[in-house]
Amino acid sequence: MAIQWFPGHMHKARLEMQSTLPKVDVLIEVLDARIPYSSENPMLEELRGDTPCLKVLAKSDLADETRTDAWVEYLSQLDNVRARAVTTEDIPTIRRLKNAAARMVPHREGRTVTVMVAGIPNVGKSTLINVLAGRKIAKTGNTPAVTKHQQRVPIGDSVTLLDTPGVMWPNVENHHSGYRLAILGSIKETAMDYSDIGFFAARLMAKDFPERLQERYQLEEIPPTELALIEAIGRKRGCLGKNNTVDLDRASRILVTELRSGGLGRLTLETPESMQHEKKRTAIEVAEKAERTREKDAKRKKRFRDKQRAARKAREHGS
Ligand SMILES: Nc1nc2c(ncn2[C@@H]2O[C@H](COP(=O)(O)OP(=O)(O)OP(=O)(O)O)[C@@H](O)[C@H]2O)c(=O)[nH]1
Ligand SMILES: [Mg+2]
Repeated sequence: MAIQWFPGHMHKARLEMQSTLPKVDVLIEVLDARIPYSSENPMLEELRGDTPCLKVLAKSDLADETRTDAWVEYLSQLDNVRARAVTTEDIPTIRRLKNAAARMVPHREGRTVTVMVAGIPNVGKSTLINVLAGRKIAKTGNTPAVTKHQQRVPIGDSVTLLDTPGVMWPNVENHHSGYRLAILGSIKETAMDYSDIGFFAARLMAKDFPERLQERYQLEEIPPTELALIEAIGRKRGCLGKNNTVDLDRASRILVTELRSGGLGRLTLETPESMQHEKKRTAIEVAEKAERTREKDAKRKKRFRDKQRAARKAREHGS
């Protein structure tokens, strides 16, 4: 699904981050542990430049443990990057992030370290800030775009945290990433279509985690198509409309909501290996699209020139 959700407040937040980043010592980029690749904002990577980055895989209680370990190892190998997995079910690990961030800038020892907490919407940035601050200072909520303004939160003498609004980037080029972001709740409902993401979720679950579906919805076997699967889920949950037909929108919502909240078990939808393939495929798709645009432009210019030539000839004939 092509996601284009970059409202005014995100544009403003981006500019604000850009102007604050030179004063930031460490960037904590919060990722969703279930989709560490798709929840990484390429715009942030560009903005941070040489600022050390601690990648925090949040909501790890909802993710597959083995895959989380693989992601932490993979991300830790990147230049100027460390990685940790956290969950609100393990507060001491979140608290240790403060020292982990400070250790990335040893030259700041004895002085206040400024840490910006950033990432896409709804990944748990403000929740993290509240745990680190030891009090509820930032507003949190289970919908994207709860935080709308940057907020400074001093925690003791040694660290100042900056909470920032969740930001997307103008165009999510990898359509599969778009779907995964929508399924896991980082895209505003008005910028997506539940039936559409429900079908993607059905396809993905049937392919990679069929036994979870069977167990959750008491299915003897996995139906052969996404439509039949959504219908089967709808029937099990009583989503029936006129003439006993399944309300596909309601059934899709059930699947997506339950997947998102952990009802289908701990799931990680991406691995470092599978994402290398996707990156390559997306790069090819982007190049092909650019080529098509170039060809279209060239044709449009040619038509324009032909028209001008024809008009000139007509004028010459007339005179
Ligand atoms: N299961 C689980 N849920 C979490 C965890 N951390 C945060 N959440 C939930 O995720 C939702 C979003 O949390 P926020 O802290 O508001 O997220 P945010 O990144 O600040 O969101 P925006 O300000 O909208 O960008 C809330 O419902 C939190 O309770 C976690 O470790 N595990
Ligand atoms: Mg927030």
